[in-house]
Amino acid sequence: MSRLIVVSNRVSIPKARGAAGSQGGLAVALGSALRERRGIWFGWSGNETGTFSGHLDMQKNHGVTTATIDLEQQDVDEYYNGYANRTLWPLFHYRIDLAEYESGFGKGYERVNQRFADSLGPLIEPEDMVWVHDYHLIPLGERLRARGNKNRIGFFLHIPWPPRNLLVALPFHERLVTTMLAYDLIGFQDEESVDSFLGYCRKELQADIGDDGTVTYDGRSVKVAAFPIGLDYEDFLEGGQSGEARQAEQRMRSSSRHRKVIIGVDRLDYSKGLPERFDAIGRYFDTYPERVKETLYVQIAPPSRTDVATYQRIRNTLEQKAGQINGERSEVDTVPIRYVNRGYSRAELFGIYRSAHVGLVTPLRDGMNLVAKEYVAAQDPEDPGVLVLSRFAGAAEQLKDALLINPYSMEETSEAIRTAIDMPLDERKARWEKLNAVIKSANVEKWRANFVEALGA
Ligand code: GDG
Repeated sequence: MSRLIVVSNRVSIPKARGAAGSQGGLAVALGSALRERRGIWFGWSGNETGTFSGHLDMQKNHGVTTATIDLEQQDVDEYYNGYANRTLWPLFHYRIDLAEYESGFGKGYERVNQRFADSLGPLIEPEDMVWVHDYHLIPLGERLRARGNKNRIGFFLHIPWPPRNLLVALPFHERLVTTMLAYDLIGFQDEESVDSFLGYCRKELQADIGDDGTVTYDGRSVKVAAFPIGLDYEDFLEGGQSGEARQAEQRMRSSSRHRKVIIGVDRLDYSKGLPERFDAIGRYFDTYPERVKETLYVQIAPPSRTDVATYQRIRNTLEQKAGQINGERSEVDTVPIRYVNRGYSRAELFGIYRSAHVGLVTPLRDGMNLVAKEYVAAQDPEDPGVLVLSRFAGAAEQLKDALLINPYSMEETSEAIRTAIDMPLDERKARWEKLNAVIKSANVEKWRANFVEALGA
């Protein structure tokens, strides 16, 4: 079996499997693939240094070898906080209004991809397969090819690929896409992204598109397909059996005192539709004032990318909205919204999800959205809650038995909340069973195996 080399912006140092709970599903799935294939996980250490040294820090933890490099401060500013998080992230989430185009960002992005290629190149052996992850590293495959690399190299994008008429707002869009065609396999989360990508290649590059999604351009062929990412289902359920999970569930139940709990869990990010969600909750309370005292909306939103100004702004907006809704509707003994800016362990999240009658997942755009899948997986099969899901999350292509909504419509979201809270047990069970079957079978192991198999083919 050929070795697998995984490359991503950050590397998650593998922990023992029993110690899961502190580790995300992606790290668990990639870790198990790397153990099976004696692979290497390569990326940025997260450290900033004065000048770039190119020093490789190799470590072996629980059977997985990791190799990391430090970056210099200018790299982090231009590549990570700049091009990745202020140019590509907003643009790929359809927010051209927030995307910033600075030539320094683009240069930093190319420089860091070159540095990744130069540090990684010597580690790759002729039979290895290389799997590159996400928008930080789109040009990496082409940079490796320029060094003479002939291995099978695949790329997976965790976020959406935007439609052609949005992508063309990016200076040098053609260069970005043509470098991407240096991979052997390109994977997206959903069919919509595949269609957008193929549409771009057809119309802007006049590339040939085969019936099976193979793009032929400039003498090379690249296979393009959807590989919807899944949950580390068994591991997540196992964590849900722990005392920590049960205590979290108990705490939620006793503190909500028979109120219907609506749960949201999101990184604090403008793509997650949080201000719109708060407005929809306000609308629900305005439309059904008699329900205010019977309802509790809990929003967990750990801050992320705090170095970027748009992320600081959204935090202020949400504090103001939560304060206003609570100020207008609280009683001395009840508060309708609990807005929490901290993270919880995965086991605690399981318990919190399980205590909630409604899972409210309303991104304006999302590659997949694993919270939607976690909410379903954590439910009690005998008394499951209802998932309200944005039609603009990649997960909506798979989770058709959720209540699908347009998150831009406060009215639609508010009515879906009402439908979810009033839904009879039979219907809740019927919907949950179908959703859970999809989530259980299309898990993260399957995702990983499908991608690696397609890359090897
Ligand atoms: C990107 C794409 C795609 C959240 N709060 C806590 C916590 N979380 C965990 C959730 C979930 C994960 O973070 C978030 O995953 P999402 O999929 O919802 O979103 P992104 O972070 O934006 O991820 C996305 C994903 O990549 C994978 O391809 O689905 O579309 O944007 O697992 O549970 N985890 C812990 N404490 C928290 O407080 N431990």
